[in-house]
Amino acid sequence: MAMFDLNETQKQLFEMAKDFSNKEVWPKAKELDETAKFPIELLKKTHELGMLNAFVPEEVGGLGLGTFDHCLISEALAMGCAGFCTAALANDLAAVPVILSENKQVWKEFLAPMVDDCLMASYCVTEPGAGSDVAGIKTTAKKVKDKYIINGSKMWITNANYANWFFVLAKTDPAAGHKGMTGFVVPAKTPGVTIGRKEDNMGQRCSDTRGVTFDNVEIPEKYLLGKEGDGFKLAMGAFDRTRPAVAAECVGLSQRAMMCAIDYAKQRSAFGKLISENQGVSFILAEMARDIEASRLLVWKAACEVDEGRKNTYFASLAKMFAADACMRITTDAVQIFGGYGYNKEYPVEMLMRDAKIFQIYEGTSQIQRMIVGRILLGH
Ligand code: CS8
Ligand code: FAD
Repeated sequence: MAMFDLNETQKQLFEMAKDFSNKEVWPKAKELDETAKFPIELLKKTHELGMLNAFVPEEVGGLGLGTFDHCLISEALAMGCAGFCTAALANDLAAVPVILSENKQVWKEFLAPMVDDCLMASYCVTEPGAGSDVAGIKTTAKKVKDKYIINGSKMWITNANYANWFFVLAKTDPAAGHKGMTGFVVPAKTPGVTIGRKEDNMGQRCSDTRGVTFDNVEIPEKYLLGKEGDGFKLAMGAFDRTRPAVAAECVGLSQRAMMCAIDYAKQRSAFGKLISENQGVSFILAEMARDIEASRLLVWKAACEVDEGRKNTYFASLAKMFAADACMRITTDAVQIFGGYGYNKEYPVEMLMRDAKIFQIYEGTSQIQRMIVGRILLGH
């Protein structure tokens, strides 16, 4: 794969995704923000186009798409609506630990059906008392004969109300720190699973975020991923693949904000000329373009590294950190270019700014990405 360009297949994939996003998603973004309604119809169309659940391995009938191709889809979908894109990406996040675990029985039972049907899934790691500090979670899984009994509460779980199954991280040996953590697949309909109310979030409002409680939830041993103690590494290994995709989502949203800002600057006049004719305004646009291009290159680098089998934790965190912070700056500057109109719901840029904020928080906050990179640089 050429480093600075896409091959023909990738170009086609990117163009198809952008076309869908521009024609079918962007026109609905405002309504999805206002109603906060889960974008199930759009997800179904994405699935029909082969762009949802495309991670499912070829071995069980899926497309087995790599991280790079996923990032292309993410960038394009986020140009339409970031909340919708997050709903789509949350499926990948749930599936990656399952794929990494190589539990083929679970692949057949839970991943294969996602190829033919628009089924959703969730990644349940964060808890009310522990987000950044994953090792601090309290949920437990206790082995009783050939079953595990799961107890605990998860918080901020994307897609929770629509998921057919959950990836759940729990402690099988609470005294053993990271090494006592284990990953499971839990079917959503299992007795003892309770889904909380939809959280009323600042942005990406159509994305579904809820608490999930596990009260003596009994699951068969065969739903354990890998072996006891593998959970922390499976949960972290997923981020190596999904942080580049979230960074790509930031690029797509930033691109949309820049397009809105350029259009507006070319039609709004002040002091007898278009505002775009002021160097001060063109500098803001130039810095947006700089940060979008640089973010995209980091995304591509992080994705290529993992697709080529190299450990990419460093680049995944750099991409997520840079692209999320850039997206927040770019969307804030887009509001600035719109002046008072930017602060109003009549125009889309205030929504883009609200949608951007979560990128600095979920999938590891911007501080946590700096911590990961800092530790690697310093050899800790
Ligand atoms: O706790 C880690 C961390 O990453 N925290 C951030 C949590 C986070 O990102 N949460 C996101 C939840 S999901 C979400 O938000 C979804 S948003 C909606 C969907 C969006 C669409 C996609 C940490 C802070 C980096 C690490 O914490 P520590 O407790 O200090 O652990 P370490 O000492 O660094 O590591 C312990 C062992 O784990 C191994 N490790 C660490 N990272 C990795 C990766 N791959 C494999 N293994 C890893 N990346 C590490 O090597 C240690 O192993 P040992 O063998 O014990 O030495
Ligand atoms: P905390 O960990 O309490 O952090 C609070 C603040 O302290 C942050 O600014 C943080 O950067 C800072 N901080 C913490 N530790 C350090 C440190 N060592 N150094 C410097 N600063 C530090 N989780 C899932 O498991 N699955 C999901 O699908 C999911 N989807 C989400 C969707 C939304 C809309 C939201 C809001 C969250 C979602 N999350 C999900 C949870 C998300 O990953 C966490 O909110 C995030 O990791 C931060 O954890 P926290 O909220 O507990 O903040």
